[in-house]
Amino acid sequence: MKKVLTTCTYCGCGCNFYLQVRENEVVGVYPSKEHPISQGILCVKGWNVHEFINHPARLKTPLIRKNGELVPDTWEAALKLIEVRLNSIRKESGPDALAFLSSAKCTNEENYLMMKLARAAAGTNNVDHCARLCHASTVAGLALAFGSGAMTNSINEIEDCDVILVTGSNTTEQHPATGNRIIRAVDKGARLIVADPREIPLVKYACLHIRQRPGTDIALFNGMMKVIIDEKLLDEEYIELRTENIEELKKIVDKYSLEYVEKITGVPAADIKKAARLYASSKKASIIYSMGITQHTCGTDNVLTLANLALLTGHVGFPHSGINPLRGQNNVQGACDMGALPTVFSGYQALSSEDVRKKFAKAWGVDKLPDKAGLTVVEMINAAAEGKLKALYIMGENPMLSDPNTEHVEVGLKKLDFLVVQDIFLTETARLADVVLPGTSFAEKDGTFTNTERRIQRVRKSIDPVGESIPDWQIILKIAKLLGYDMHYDNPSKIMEEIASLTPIYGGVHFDRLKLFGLQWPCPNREHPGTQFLHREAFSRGKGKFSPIEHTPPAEEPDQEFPFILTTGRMYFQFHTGTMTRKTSQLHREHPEGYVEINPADAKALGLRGNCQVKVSTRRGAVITRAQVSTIVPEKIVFMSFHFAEAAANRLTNDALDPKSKIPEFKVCAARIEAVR
Ligand SMILES: Nc1nc2c(c(=O)[nH]1)N[C@H]1C(S)=C(S)[C@@H](COP(=O)(O)OP(=O)(O)OC[C@H]3O[C@@H](n4cnc5c(=O)[nH]c(N)nc54)[C@H](O)[C@@H]3O)O[C@H]1N2
Ligand SMILES: Nc1nc2c(c(=O)[nH]1)N[C@H]1C(S)=C(S)[C@@H](COP(=O)(O)OP(=O)(O)OC[C@H]3O[C@@H](n4cnc5c(=O)[nH]c(N)nc54)[C@H](O)[C@@H]3O)O[C@H]1N2
Ligand code: SF4
Ligand SMILES: [Mo]
Repeated sequence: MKKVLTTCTYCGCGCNFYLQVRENEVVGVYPSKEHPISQGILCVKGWNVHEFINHPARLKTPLIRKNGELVPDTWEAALKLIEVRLNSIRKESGPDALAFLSSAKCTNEENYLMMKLARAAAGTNNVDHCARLCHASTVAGLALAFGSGAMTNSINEIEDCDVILVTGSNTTEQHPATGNRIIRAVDKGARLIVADPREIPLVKYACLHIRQRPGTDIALFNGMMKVIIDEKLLDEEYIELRTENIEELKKIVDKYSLEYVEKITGVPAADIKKAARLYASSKKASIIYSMGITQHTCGTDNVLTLANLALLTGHVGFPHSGINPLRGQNNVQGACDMGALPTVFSGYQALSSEDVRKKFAKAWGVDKLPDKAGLTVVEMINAAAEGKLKALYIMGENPMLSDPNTEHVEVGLKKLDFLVVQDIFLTETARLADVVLPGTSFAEKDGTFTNTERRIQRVRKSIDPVGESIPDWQIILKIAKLLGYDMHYDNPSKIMEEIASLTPIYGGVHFDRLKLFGLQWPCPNREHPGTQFLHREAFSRGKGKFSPIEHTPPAEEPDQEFPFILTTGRMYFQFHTGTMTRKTSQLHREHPEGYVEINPADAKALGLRGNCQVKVSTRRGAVITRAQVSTIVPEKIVFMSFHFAEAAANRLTNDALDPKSKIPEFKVCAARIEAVR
């Protein structure tokens, strides 16, 4: 049997494993013992990653819609149709009538080509991807505070922290390899504070569980900062030397007395004090956060508030101390780094800079590049619904299940003149397309993924493409050509050479340097060993900046008609829209259907028994699902995952956006629960 070392396609931890191959079929997997993250361990998704690769439902040929039905056809016919339709729409309505969704499941090289396709070939900045639904607020917030929007430390540093504050991250279920380091740290004596409305598995290891009401994190952390300032636990020397704007922060925070904070958050004053003292008085203190912080209309402000807390106590810029947004998808860090975003090129080089535009235009051999900021994910759907966006090209995303307010998404997608979906399975979104193109899975291509700790790692081809599928990077080259723009690369390493030449933080990244451990950016040149933690002596922007932030309530709050707060997220055994995990028997068996978690007191008041059918409704829609009666959720708060099309949580969610980062409020909306009799 052949074995091929590669990087996991599920979460952002970036474990490495060997795929076992027999006769062009991936039949097994085992972890790499030498790899810094895997260390011989995988989570259940990693151990079962081989099953979907050769699943019979893989897309094996292009599909074209004929008389309302998607039917198999040749690549030639599919590409011809795309050529005619995209060019005529561009001619009639201009380049901004086209938009492109890139993919955090795909490689860096593919994401780079996708943004090049949008900008150089189609002539629009309408390019974005699921980071908009995920850590857009991190990228915006941390760039303002520190100058760089990525995890400041490395996963292995967590193990030697004194104090870890985990908020809005269900780490053991969603980033298992990272959760494992938190547990190891607690075993070694670290104190763990969990601030999460739900009783997540990590709570077992915590010395303190703060259960704030969803959407009240700013008040909570401002309250902690007030204790720190009042009790003089702040790091005066660090503040003086490395930060600016402290006075502005102090003015705002002063208002957040513990009584006031308790009223907003529901958290007892004593707990806030305890958390503040623990966090401020330890030397090696790390904040770990994820979607519970980012997916709010105040998402960027939440991130800025955490940055304030870390700056106030001098807890950034050292090993083990920092702010660590856990990036979700296997390559969402990379898709952002590659500039698959509507306002930046690769390496976060701003579109608004004429010098940057000229640099890319010259390298790409075009006269000029569009300078108008493009549309974000939800804005694309809105523009489609308004008839302004005519064509959408989606690679490796499933917005029919993953975007907020599904009914509206469906209206938008159906209104488009032309929809192309490039995926490995026939998803709910692909079913609406005019043309479906079969890409290949991570097992059938070469390239790189960048994990959550900025580690650029190799993805290696282990089998030939399934059926007539083609690696996504090669498909993009074909699409560029039919839009009249030629790109030539023999293989993905050549694409990385171009990325390195145009992207300072990836300047020293070359395939021949990415052996067992990869390289962590910034890595500016060939001799540079990569960077374990950020902001060592100075912040990327110079000084760390405090921002005065006020609590703002969520866009929708419970009332008489919709008395519950609905918050949504994930489960250990399933991944996102289930395209891969629901085709993996070991995973699906463990968690075959969705449910709504509801507190026993609420269940009793509504006359619900465990496992009974309930209707969950919001102002956007309703779904029928099963009640999981559990103290994991507090009273008046219910939780659903968005993995299941049959009870799709996003039929319910609110598409209200954070004005600063355009991330939707997946974590709070008002809902009603009724028994189905
Ligand atoms: N098994 C599995 N793993 C995954 C994924 C998957 O689908 N399945 N997806 C990957 C991706 S792309 C991502 S982004 C990550 C996401 O990883 P996480 O962010 O860890 O996952 P979520 O379940 O979305 O939400 C995390 C927590 O936020 C809490 N929360 C809800 N509201 C609030 C609030 O107002 N404030 C605070 N502080 N917390 C709140 C929830 O109770 C939940 O425990 O997971 C990645 N890993
Ligand atoms: N209610 C609610 N909704 C949410 C969230 C939430 O917490 N609550 N979280 C949001 C977050 S954080 C995220 S990241 C998004 C995720 O949203 P999406 O990215 O839309 O979800 P996925 O199911 O991961 O979609 C990835 C698609 O890529 C395909 N694919 C896999 N590998 C390849 C490949 O190599 N090539 C190609 N071409 N396709 C491939 C898969 O089959 C799948 O259809 O969901 C968001 N939606
Ligand atoms: S922890 Fe994440 S990267 Fe590691 S095996 Fe599990 S899903 Fe894959
Ligand atoms: Mo995500």
